[in-house]
Amino acid sequence: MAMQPRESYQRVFELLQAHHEWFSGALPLIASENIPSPAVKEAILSDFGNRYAEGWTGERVYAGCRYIDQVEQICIDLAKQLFQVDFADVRPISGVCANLVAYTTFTTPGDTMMALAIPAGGHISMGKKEFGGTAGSVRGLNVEYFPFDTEEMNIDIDTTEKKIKKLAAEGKKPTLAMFGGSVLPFPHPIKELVPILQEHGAKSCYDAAHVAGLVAGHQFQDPMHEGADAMTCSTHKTLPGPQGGLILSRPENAEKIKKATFPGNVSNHHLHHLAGKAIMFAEMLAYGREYAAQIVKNSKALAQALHELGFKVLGEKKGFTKSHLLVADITKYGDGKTIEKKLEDANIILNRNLLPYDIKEGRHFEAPGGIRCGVSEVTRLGMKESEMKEIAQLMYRVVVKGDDPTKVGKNVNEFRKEFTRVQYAFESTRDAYEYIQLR
Ligand code: DSN
Repeated sequence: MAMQPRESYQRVFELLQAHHEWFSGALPLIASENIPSPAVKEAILSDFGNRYAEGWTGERVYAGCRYIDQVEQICIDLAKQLFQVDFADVRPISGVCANLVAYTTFTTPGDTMMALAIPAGGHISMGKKEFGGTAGSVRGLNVEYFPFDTEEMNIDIDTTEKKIKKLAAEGKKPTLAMFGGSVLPFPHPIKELVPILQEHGAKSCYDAAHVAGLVAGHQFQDPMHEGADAMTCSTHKTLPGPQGGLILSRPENAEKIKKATFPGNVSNHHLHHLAGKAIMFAEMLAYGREYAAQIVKNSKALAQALHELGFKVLGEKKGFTKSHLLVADITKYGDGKTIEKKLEDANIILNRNLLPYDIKEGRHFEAPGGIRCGVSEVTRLGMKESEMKEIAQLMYRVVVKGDDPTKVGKNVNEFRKEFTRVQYAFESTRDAYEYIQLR
């Protein structure tokens, strides 16, 4: 029999509390996640989340925006200062939404766009129509893949140049190239490829959803200063903000981008998240350099420790990673789905991931050959290189030695006890995963 409304109501709160308790003692290693500061959470809880503010600051089509306008202007100014650019639109409500704003600004349906294939690190929002990707199925773009070098874990410059010329000769010259993506251990060759794309009249955009916090902290490539026409990102991966999106560009694209956001892709933007983004940008301006530097040190340390324990971490030739994440081929020990579950049972939360060569070798996204680990969240909890060695050991016990995940899970709980507060923030007076009851 279905639950009574009051029982369902109660059950939701019980599940929320159980989730908070689980994460208080777990190792959150999903590369696309992070934990915001209590200050960001306070902003998200505000009444801004219940209001409407369509349009640009000072030009709203709703009353009641007196304070919202001021916060949005602070948010825009902070984003511009953080990324050292002259135009920022903070309204996109997600990374996918920010990419749609870029597609709306720089392309027309039927155009050709270059991007990475998903197994090579591209994001689903850059995907072809036949796979339900946003670029193909929503914007009607013909997606052509960047040739990818698995040894280098990067876009191959020479074959890409040849491909651009071939597409142009066939009357399919790209109007947009989307760099960046979801597996981005090394900087993409923007400086090398932008001039070639420009020769063919193509614009370049960089999806920094994963690495925006590292860009802001000056620890990764800086796409807007390497020649990209725009940079899109989400605000909750290496940037430790609320879920949301952002697009940066140059003043000459400002009016088109503003219209592409509203009314093109967003009606009301999420105003509570807007306030949270502003708080997070301020935190990043104050602490971002130190935080991003520690993230990169931690991911290198984790990759090295896993490698020494026998894991096949990709990108060995290049030192495994220069960003917040690493990808390992775990086909020696099982498939990605099974390993992900065993690690989850040990309170180590990460995700299975397609490897660049998985499809060729007959593997599928449901049970791929890889796992992906990101260290942004554990870094935000204060962990350093020595803790990365311990995390590698815990993973080794589950994946390689085959220890009982429940037993390892208890050790994970113990290990986590010293890391309870969010670091790199102005104020952090509560435990990171504390459940806050308002009822
Ligand atoms: N699919 C997400 C990731 O985990 O990379 C980004 O949207």
